[in-house]
Amino acid sequence: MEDCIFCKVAAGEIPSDIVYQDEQVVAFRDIQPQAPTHILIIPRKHIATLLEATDSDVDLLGRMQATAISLARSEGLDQSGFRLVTNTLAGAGQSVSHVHLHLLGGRVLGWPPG
Ligand code: DGP
Repeated sequence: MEDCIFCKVAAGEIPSDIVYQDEQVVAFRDIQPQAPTHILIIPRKHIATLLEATDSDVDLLGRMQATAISLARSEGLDQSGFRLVTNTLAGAGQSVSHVHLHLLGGRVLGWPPG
């Protein structure tokens, strides 16, 4: 996707603090962290929102989740806890139209979210 900032991050065209990448997913630190650990996990494939994901993306979505859990462990969050969030559409706070999983942790996270 030409104008997608996260496609550009995945392609290395926008500098970012990448903490993990493979053929399918890229994980990098959020530019506006909301917690001591705030990592975004994205698919290399451009999917605008979860509503555009299809059955053929089930493995990819699972890979994103598995990556987030692995990173939660390496960030030392497996005792204190962490949260995985995918905002979907502007009304839920989605500001970048490329599916991403937020991995948040390192502080007490309130519930319900704002
Ligand atoms: P959301 O609001 O759920 O769509 O989350 C988008 C997040 O992406 C937001 O927390 C800020 C972050 N972000 C936006 N642009 C960039 C960027 O160029 N680099 C990085 N690392 N993060 C970005």
